[in-house]
Amino acid sequence: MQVLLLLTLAAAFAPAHLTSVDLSCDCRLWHLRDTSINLHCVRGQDGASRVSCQTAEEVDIPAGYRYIPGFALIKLYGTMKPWPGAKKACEDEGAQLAVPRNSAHYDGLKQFFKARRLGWGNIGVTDQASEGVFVGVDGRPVGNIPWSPGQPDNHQGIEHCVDYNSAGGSNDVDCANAAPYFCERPLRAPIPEGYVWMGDAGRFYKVHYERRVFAEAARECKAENGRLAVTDTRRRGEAALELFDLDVDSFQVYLVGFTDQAVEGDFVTETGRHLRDMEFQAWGINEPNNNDNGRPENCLALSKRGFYNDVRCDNPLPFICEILP
Ligand SMILES: [Ca+2]
Ligand SMILES: [Ca+2]
Ligand SMILES: [Ca+2]
Ligand SMILES: [Ca+2]
Repeated sequence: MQVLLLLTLAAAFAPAHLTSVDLSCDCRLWHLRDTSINLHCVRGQDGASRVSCQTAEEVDIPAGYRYIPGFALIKLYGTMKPWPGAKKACEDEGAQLAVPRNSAHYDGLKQFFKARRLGWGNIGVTDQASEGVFVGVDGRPVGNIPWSPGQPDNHQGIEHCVDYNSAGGSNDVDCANAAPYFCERPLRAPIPEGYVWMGDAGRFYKVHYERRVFAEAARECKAENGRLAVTDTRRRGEAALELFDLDVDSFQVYLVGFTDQAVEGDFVTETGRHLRDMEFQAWGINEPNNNDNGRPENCLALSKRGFYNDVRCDNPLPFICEILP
């Protein structure tokens, strides 16, 4: 990505013990405007100021979250933190310390231990407010805690936080003990059948192989709490390609969520985002040509080969829906 960086030092004389100083700085994108920028201005130990820019897309969640059907998006962090620090770390990324509420949820958490080679992790359950009354981080009571034998024992009177281990048991522990922890990203709505979580892309996707004209395809996605896929970044384009059935003709194209019905040649999403500003723009040879035997092509389709083609909006095609987490 081409980024033009403008940096202004607003306050050069910050106290020496601070690693963070008041700088004002500004990043501008040269070419790709459909992104917002997170800026980090810091002063290093050597006194030099540094700026880092990160793109922030619409809704983004950190890599590593996995979907536990019927529960949520979950991630097990191995960087150990005391329970309050873990709680804050989850909240800082729009999640919460995970609060499993039934045996299926606990089974879902259990899957993580092997993959991460970790033996336990803290969950968002505590009896800090009232000894022996275990509630979730949201304050709601939780039942079904799979206590290990002899637990909870409130050992030495200081165990008010709860963990969960690879043997499938929970223990009340000292909240000050550093431990791995589970973050839970709640879903806004249930995820319908057939949707696949693509962690790299941060989206749920479903390929509909039944053919629909553009307007009808958009309606069907909406009926599933989704929308036609907006393949705005390379990793989202890549994720869509990974989903296509390998047995289907590789020249098959799939409708995605852009049209140039309003302004010829300017493909926009339903929320007014412009394709020309996006990272992923891969037109097929001689496309867009806006010409199907003399009839205009105002809708966008993505081929399994990773190229866009403008197509007629009244041409029934398979389509890709996405759901934002
Ligand atoms: Ca306790
Ligand atoms: Ca205990
Ligand atoms: Ca057109
Ligand atoms: Ca075309």
